[in-house]
Amino acid sequence: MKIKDFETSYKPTWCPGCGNFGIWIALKNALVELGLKPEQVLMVHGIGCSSNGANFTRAYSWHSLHGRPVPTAVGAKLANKDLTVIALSGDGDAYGEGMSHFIHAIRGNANITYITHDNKMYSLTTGQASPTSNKGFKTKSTPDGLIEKAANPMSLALAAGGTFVARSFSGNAVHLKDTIKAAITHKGFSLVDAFQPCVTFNKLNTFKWYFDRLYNINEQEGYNAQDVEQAYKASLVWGNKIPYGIFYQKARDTYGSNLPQLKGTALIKRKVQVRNIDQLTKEFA
Ligand SMILES: Cc1ncc(C[n+]2csc(CCOP(=O)(O)OP(=O)(O)O)c2C)c(N)n1
Ligand code: SF4
Repeated sequence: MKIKDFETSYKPTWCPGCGNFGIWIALKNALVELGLKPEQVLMVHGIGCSSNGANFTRAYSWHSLHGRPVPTAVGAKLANKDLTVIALSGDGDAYGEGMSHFIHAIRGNANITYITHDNKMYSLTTGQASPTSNKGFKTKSTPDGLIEKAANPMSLALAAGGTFVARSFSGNAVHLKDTIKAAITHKGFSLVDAFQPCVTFNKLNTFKWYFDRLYNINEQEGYNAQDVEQAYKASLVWGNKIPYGIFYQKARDTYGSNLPQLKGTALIKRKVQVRNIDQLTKEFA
């Protein structure tokens, strides 16, 4: 497969310079390097600028509801375990409208990859504060500065029992590609929170802002990505220096893997037994 095989005939409508381009490139490269074909991949998008990628990316594609790509992706994976299932969201989609799905899918270790395009804004709706916006951030919806503390996707994922918790950056397409590859290969819920500058509405969290702060946690001496306590401590680091990389990875049974009904052939590949509806109606009358 080539990069072009994962593109449709539609061109991206993102603003020039948008951080979504870096994630799109990294994702397509990851799929090519993993030797996957478009028909082996399902991408479930939410609603937002990032999720408009549903129109440009060639694979099985589902443009779901705002905040709902995770349950849709989990259902699809249960129905067809042979598919590589990737859910894609903005930070509003993932950690606002979809926050409860995020926590419960991680808790259950559903076998999907979740790539969040974290621009710290509601951008499709032209620039309101989102759950990951920094405290004090002035936006259209917070003209005097945001009064709440930002949600911390890394800590939340770890506390929920996450088995693959990673952060990357659209300004480093190689790191992001490698992180996405590791996430797709991981068995269980893999989170890649990808910092994605919104060049139009977010004038605080710019490419430069990230370049000045990010350091690779996996290159730190003594860092052990199998140690949840170290990962949790790292997840709390935020300020002049911000860690990125694979914070934590550990094996655990995936959602439904112990159910006898799901063992063997994927559900959709089984012969459907059509029961007599009249008989069923009588049984339950
Ligand atoms: C339930 C629901 N609430 C609100 C909206 C309006 N809405 C559409 S996109 C969006 C913001 C998306 O922001 P985010 O998920 O961060 O993605 P981005 O556009 O920044 O990529 C909102 C609030 C909606 N479509 N559905
Ligand atoms: S508004 Fe922001 S997030 Fe949306 S396409 Fe433009 S730069 Fe990207």
